[in-house]
Amino acid sequence: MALAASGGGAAGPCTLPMLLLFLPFLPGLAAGPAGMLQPRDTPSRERRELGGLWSFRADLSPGRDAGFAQRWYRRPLRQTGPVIDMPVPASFNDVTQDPSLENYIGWVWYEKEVLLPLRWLQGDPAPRLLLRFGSAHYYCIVWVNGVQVVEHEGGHLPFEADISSVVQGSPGTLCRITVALNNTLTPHTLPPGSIRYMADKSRYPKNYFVQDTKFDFFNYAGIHRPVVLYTTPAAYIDDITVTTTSSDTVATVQYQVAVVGSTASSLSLSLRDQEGKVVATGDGPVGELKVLNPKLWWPYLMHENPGYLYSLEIRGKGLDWALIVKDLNLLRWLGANSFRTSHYPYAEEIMDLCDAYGIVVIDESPGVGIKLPESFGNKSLQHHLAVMEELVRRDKNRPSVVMWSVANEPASELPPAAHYFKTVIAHTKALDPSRPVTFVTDANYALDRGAPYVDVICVNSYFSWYHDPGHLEVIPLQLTAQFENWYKTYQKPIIQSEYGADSVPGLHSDPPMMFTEEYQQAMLREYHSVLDKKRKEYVIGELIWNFADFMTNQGTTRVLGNKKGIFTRQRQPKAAAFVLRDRYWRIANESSCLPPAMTSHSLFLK
Ligand code: GCB
Repeated sequence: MALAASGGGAAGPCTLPMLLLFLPFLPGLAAGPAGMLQPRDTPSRERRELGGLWSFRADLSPGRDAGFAQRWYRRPLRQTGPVIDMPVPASFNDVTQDPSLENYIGWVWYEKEVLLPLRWLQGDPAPRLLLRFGSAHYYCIVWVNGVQVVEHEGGHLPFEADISSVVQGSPGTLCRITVALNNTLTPHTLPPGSIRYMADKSRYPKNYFVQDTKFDFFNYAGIHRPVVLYTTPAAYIDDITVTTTSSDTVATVQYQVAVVGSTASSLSLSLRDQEGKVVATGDGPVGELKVLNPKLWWPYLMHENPGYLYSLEIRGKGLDWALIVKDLNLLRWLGANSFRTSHYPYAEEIMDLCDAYGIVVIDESPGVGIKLPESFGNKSLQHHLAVMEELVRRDKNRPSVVMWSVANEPASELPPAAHYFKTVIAHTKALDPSRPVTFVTDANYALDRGAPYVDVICVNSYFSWYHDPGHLEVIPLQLTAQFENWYKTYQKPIIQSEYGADSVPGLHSDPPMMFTEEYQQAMLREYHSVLDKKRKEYVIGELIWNFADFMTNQGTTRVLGNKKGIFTRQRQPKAAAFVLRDRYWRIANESSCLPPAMTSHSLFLK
């Protein structure tokens, strides 16, 4: 189930079409491979969110390159030309009434001026000061006071820069942050895309081009997640890896703390339960803690106290909020206990709530729309491996993450897909040996070349919609055959990772016809009759497409976006939501562990 879309967005300077991304040589400062802990206020760390209004300017020059040619990062953006106010975090596309910004492709510029507290600049040693972006889509270059501090490829995942030396060397406490961001997608970005130039001057204006993609959501772009300035002491914890094993009576917590500076030997750890009581302690950067009679993390609806969290303290202590909370509340109202982060990693703030509420997450990379043969080459592969590193690094310690999904509906029947997925999956397993790895397929079971390498078969199908449209009666036969064929071939557990039908809220017909609320309900009922048989065998989960309606490119099959939501974009339930609600609660009640007060679940884990 997709939650709120927090858009997807350009490529490396040298990989993009010249027209869009002509770029003078800039010494690259890529976001490094070190740890990336989610910043929190602690006695030794201070953070300041830089959300609010930023100055913004789209580079409308024909080559989209004026910003680099004129070095807009050298002076305040307002001095380079007209700027507008742009909210951060947000996508820039829908904020104004200007259709050319909605569909803009190329470089846009953001800027924020911040006054820093003196205590962040002084001291012996002075604290480290970091600038962190929760995500910026797609390709991003950042300067502080005119000095380039980081560049990063890929939306949906965080990156940061140590800016201590830049600000400490600058006179005064003013810190000017300039961001150049490009939303162009190429065959080697994740997700991939391509630019099509329309050369026929009798049909298109001069220099006309469009962005083509092979995925089904609008390619929103911008600084999508919080931008944070935070400090750490000069000696600091860079990364923490925690793995757990448990029996009913004892849990073992293995930890590894990467420390930079001089504190490794004096490191002390305490593990507290939810009530704050210390249940185990340890010393040093590597070790093991034992917890007697552990309270295990259970998914919502599978235990009377789901989402139980212990907190591990190491050396001291360490968007749209309304929409996030509303979506999590709707999920629990439905009686669902799981979703997939289709088709890119969600914000850390959402993942925090999943940990706490007991929502099981299939954590998916932005590997969506990998269809072109050139997107299976070594260049794309290397980038995909790097993205998996960033994702695992970010989410490895989260109890809610049950499995990694490396891609959605790639052209996995193509010959190079075998080597590609074998490599990406093996790499992900090496990064995290404790979790299963999958990718989501819509390929024919007999032709799929990636499926041999997954732990769980995740299959999407749209019987009676894209196949045999209007014919609900084919579902039982076709869905049963789908499951049996996959199981016969691989003997692996299966998840129905998408099924659905569009419905325009308020559109009705009986007998049910496509696009009505009744048709969406009837399609669900047909799917569920088969799922009810197969879940007693090897089908371990079902995920409706989709949680809520969402925006896509315009096209003949889309009515103001994709309408397969069981909730509207404004989060009101359609008739289908009630069918699912009845079902999920019924399934939840079948499991004996629910207290009487909880009287539903999208993933029935075995
Ligand atoms: C799919 C895709 C999803 C689309 C959906 C649809 O198979 O994974 O991104 O939105 O179908 O509605 O067409």
